[in-house]
Amino acid sequence: TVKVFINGKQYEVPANSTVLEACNLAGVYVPTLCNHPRLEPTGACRVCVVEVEGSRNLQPACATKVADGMRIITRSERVERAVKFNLSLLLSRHPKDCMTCEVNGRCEFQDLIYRYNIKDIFGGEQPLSKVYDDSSPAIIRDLEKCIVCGRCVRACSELQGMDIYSMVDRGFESLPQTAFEMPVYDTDCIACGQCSVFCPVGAITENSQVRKVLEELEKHDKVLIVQTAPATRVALGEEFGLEPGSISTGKMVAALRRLGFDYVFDTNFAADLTIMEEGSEFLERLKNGGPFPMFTSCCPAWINMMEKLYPQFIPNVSSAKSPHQMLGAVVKTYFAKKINVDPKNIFLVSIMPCTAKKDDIIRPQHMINGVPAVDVVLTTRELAKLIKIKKIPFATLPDENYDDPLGESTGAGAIFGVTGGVMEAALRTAYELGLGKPLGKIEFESVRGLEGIKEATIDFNGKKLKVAVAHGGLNVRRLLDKIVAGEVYYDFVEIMACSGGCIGGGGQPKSLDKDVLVKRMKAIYTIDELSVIRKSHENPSIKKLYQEFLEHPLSHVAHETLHTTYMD
Ligand code: HC0
Ligand code: SF4
Repeated sequence: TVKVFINGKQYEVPANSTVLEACNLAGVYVPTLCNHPRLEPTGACRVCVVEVEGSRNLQPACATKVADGMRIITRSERVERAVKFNLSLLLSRHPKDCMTCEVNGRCEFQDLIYRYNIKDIFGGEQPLSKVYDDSSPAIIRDLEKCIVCGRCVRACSELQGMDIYSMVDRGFESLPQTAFEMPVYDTDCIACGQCSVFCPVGAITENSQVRKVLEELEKHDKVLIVQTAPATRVALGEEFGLEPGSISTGKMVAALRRLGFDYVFDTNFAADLTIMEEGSEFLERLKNGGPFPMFTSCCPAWINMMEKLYPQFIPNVSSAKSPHQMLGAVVKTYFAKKINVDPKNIFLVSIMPCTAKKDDIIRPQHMINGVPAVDVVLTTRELAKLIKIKKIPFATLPDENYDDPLGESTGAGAIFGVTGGVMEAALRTAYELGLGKPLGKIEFESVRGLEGIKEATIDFNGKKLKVAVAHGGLNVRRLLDKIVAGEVYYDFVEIMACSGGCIGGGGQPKSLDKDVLVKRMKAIYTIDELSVIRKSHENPSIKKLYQEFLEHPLSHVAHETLHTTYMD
């Protein structure tokens, strides 16, 4: 550690910290905009400037390292003037249409403008750039609102390894642009939405369907059904002031009922169903000799990446649809029949931590007898918005339960929401179904945690299975490139495009908590530990669904309903 003085008070901080980190540790407020604790600092916005004794110029706190004995001033007239000036400059080119902005009330820039009471001293010059890109079903880019912080550029390259944007300097203005300024949907973009979750303003947002869902809820001329993904329940509360990692399953279900949905089902149920199919598919491949590695198929951003950049792996990816598609398919066939309603008159919404699912639902392979399996995907953020618009008092709602028959799930379904979870859930079931004997310890610790690439060797009755788990596009690409080069061999690989898996999805609440993924991950494992049933094949509602409709895993009807194809 080193000693530093912040506003005259002495603190001990780790030697390699930045001035910003030191101030955060000391509890001293420093405004930030381009900085994000999960991205490399650049010092671009100069909103975090401080005085450092011995330097003539103000220094950006995010990009300046502490030194022993350093004297830092965060509160002075000079600092205040500079911060206000920098914010005023940004405001002068920013549109003033906060009322219709997707992130109104959740905008880091708006908060700073309020806090520093910035008036538009430059007289409301016209915003410079007019790039509006709604080519993607997943994200919308409205670059008029861009404050040039570069967080989207860094998220897409540092975390996702996709490099879709670079900062293009056009004299007066810089902008995060795609190559040749192409619409983002025409690039290799995988629709993961990480750029939208890291954008501090409304320049990149999810392609919002809130109005569409409001309209359906108000018309209510169809049977309205909703399903909720594993990772939503450990993050939604953040939008209502709860600590990251708060488990709000029951409140989320209650809120959805109050919004007017007729049935609230659980994607976790369908995660158990996925395991039955995917686990059985893996056992088949073990019998038939491949192809290996088998890749998990549930992450639609990974599927986009695979089809665009690694099409040689098309035969390797499991043919099992993702859980939310499986649930959609079961709702529009089995359940529609059960309640005697034409599937055309069912409107199914998936609440997902993900923007790529918005892209996934329009794949032609996911049509069920001429209707889409899932009608609309709302992100966790959009659900929060809907709850706020409808003035539902989320924090004080009672806990309610999911509806039958597609609401019962196991701990194995729950852990789908975190990196390593699909692998672990699949191993729990494949082991017991394949070997016909119970697992001693059901936790597979070696595939847990937030390390980018995890490997394990699993003893499968004498056969050593090699498995790997990768999350975050950059790690995914590193792993895939090694597999392509023949440097490594695996039997089974789980891929999630976002860091942390779905808990870190591009549709999750924005967070400046650097430990947000750890907190959400712990909550997911808590849900598993508290579950009475922790293996997918022991879910009674799953057994019943096979008895009444699907016959057995990989049956003809299961193939028709629950499996899909890929194309390059
Ligand atoms: Fe996931 Fe899923 S676990 S992708 O991370 O497999 O989005 O949460 O809903 O479908 O179940 C996301 C989360 C899901 C699906 C499930 C899978
Ligand atoms: Fe990059 Fe993902 Fe944004 Fe596409 S959606 S530009 S891949 S971060």
